[in-house]
Amino acid sequence: ESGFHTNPRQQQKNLNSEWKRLEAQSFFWVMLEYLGVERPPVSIATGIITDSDNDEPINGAIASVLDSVYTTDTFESLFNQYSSIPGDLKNGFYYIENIPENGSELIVQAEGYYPDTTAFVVDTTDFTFIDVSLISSIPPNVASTSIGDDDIISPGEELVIQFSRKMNTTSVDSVLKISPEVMYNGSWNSAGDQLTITTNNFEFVTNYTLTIDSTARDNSIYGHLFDGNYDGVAGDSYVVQFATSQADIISPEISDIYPTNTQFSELWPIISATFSEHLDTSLFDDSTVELRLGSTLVPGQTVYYTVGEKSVLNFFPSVRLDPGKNYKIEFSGSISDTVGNSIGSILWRQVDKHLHPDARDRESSWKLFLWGREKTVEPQIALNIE
Ligand SMILES: [Ca+2]
Ligand SMILES: [Ca+2]
Repeated sequence: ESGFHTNPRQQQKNLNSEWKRLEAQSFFWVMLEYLGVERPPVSIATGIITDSDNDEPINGAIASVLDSVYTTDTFESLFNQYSSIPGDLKNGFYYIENIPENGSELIVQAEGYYPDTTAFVVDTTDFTFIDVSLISSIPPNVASTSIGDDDIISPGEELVIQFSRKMNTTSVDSVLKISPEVMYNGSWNSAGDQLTITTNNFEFVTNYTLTIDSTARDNSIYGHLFDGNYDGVAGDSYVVQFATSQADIISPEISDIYPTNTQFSELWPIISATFSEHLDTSLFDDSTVELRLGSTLVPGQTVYYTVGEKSVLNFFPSVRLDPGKNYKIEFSGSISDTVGNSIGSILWRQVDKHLHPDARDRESSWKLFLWGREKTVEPQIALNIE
């Protein structure tokens, strides 16, 4: 076997029975080589069919060489055995054996894509690998925005527009309008399918309309016009209305401090506080969260996560705590929301020297304790404190 089950993309290929044949075929050839037997002539074309916009494998794509046809796995044909979510799993894998002698063109088609024809010469000594990238024929639209169900944006909060596919960014920038007029900065992600607009200059408690004109185009060679009304037909504008909130004059509220009581239950504890909103990460330093033994700082790592509208600060001591000593945890008073409302005063917890008798004695991993549940989440910020 050549792949790892822990690699999700690999695992989704392993579900395909011809993928197993491909691996078995390779193994068979290795044995022939070992025995000094000449490899019989090969006539197999194989590869992966993907979406050119996002490199995602395509389910139900049809690959054919003359009368030999292979349809890539779909939720209905295979993946329903492994997932209850259609579209959750995909491998885009095709495998055409016994290619007719006069076969020299691979034709690939899929619903919602332009067909593709690739000329090839079959390799009679090995697999003929041909990966195919199909171009979507579906005109672009707005897939989602960061404007919530309440249709409210807080000035200072980023306004994020996620497009359904890679855009011709200039064509969007030149026709995107916000009314009433306001100065903003727009920045694109590297893929060119997500635009982030700054809202620092937006007025409070004001109704805004954002329009993307129908002439905005995707970045494919076809340059489809915008489908702002989602009917599948290109050539109409996208319009969204939202209001801005009142000025934020409220400091972050803190909940779910751990440890909750005055005893650590572990010798490698995770110290954690949950805040009601996102924090200004530019203010983080080695005094944001402190664990002290007397006047001595305990070294460790401060880690910041955002979860929905909330945020979490964790501190992981990098040394084992001493069960016979008193510790003090301090969260800095300069911890602030993103518009400068700080919590004001140091928040602290005194931890008594008697550790819980069942204290766990192993190093903590990066786990997020939130609302009583443990999750593994990649942190946004990690600061080492020596
Ligand atoms: Ca339309
Ligand atoms: Ca606030």
